Amino acid sequence: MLRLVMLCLAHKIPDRLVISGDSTDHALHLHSPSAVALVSRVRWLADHCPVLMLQGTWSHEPPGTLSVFRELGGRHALHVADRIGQVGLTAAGEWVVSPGWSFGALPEGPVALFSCLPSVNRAAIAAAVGAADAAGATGEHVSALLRGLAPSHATARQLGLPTLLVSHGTVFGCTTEHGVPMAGFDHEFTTGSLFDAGAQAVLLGHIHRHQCWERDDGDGRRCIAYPGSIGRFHHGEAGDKGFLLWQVGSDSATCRLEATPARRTVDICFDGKPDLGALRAALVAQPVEGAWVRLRWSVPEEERNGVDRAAMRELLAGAAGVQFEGRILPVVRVRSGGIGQAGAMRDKVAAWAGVVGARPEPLWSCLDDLAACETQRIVDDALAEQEAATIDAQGPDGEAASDLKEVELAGDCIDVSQGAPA
Ligand SMILES: [Mn+2]
Repeated sequence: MLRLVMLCLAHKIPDRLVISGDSTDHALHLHSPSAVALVSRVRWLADHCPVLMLQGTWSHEPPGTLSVFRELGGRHALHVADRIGQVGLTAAGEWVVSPGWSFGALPEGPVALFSCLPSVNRAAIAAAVGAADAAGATGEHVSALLRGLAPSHATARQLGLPTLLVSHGTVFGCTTEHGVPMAGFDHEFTTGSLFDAGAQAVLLGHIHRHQCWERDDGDGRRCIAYPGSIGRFHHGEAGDKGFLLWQVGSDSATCRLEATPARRTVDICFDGKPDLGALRAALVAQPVEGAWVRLRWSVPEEERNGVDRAAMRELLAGAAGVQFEGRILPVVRVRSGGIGQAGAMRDKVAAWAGVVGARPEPLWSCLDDLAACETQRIVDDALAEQEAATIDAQGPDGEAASDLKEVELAGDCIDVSQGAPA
């Protein structure tokens, strides 16, 4: 918010300012520095132009949060929209509020008409129609309400007034800041239901990624847009952060994202164990001073203790924040059914070979060697065999050697803890 204020200063101050919900993302104590900062900055805005502040998600702005802003008393009027209704802005900068959900007849002398639909309180919907029907009912009721606003928007447009719908929620098919499309059945809006309201501009809050939809169906260009969040709060958020500068007439609407400085995030990923040399090189190619770094890796379970977090932290000392996300790939062990009941080691090997689909014969011959030969001879033979295989990799020993290798690899899974060898 501070940066928004600074940028407003750098730009021309807008004629009016709309905050489309979620000024806070959780309940704030009145004595917290962030509450004081928010109040003073909104007051600063109200000293420069009329302000409309809409109720956002109820868990972010618990009921009553916005009431304090009604008492701010800036040079310009501030309207808190925490119920469904319309407001006309007069040439003198006063907000004229509809007694009910809409004006029956437009008031005298407004220069713009705003229709306000605060965030839908899902708990209230569930209490009214039952929890099972709440998801579908939300969209239906919102859609009916938006259609109901259309006649007043048409009248206002005929009078040459800009018409603006301000709301907070999810548009079916929009994408989140992480690129995830929102395609559930419990979203408040569709682009169709929003355009049906007949307002020239639809100013939305809630989704953190800036996006807009435009339509021109004979009543001039109309536009629905999310500004997205001002801050970058999570790793992986794509796109610029900022606020929207709108130009709205009675038959036109355009918006432009004004980017604001936001937290820089950097992702560094390793396929296996993080390589400190590669990390050093990556940091030379892309310095991370002041950035928020997320370092990800995935290692097999047996290498998990080989990751040197302290050394990586040292290399990333200049970053504003470091987040390690190590993924451990678990070793999957398969039990060989019936192996515990087999008496002789020969039978255990056969049972295991049956489960993993291997040939038991090479291992049987190894067992025979163990029973019949001196240990040193077995070692000498194995070394001589390996030497021969190295000399002639394509030789007649090739097949046997590859069989042995298969058995050795899979042999990791054999359970020899029950019963002694025969
Ligand atoms: Mn929200």
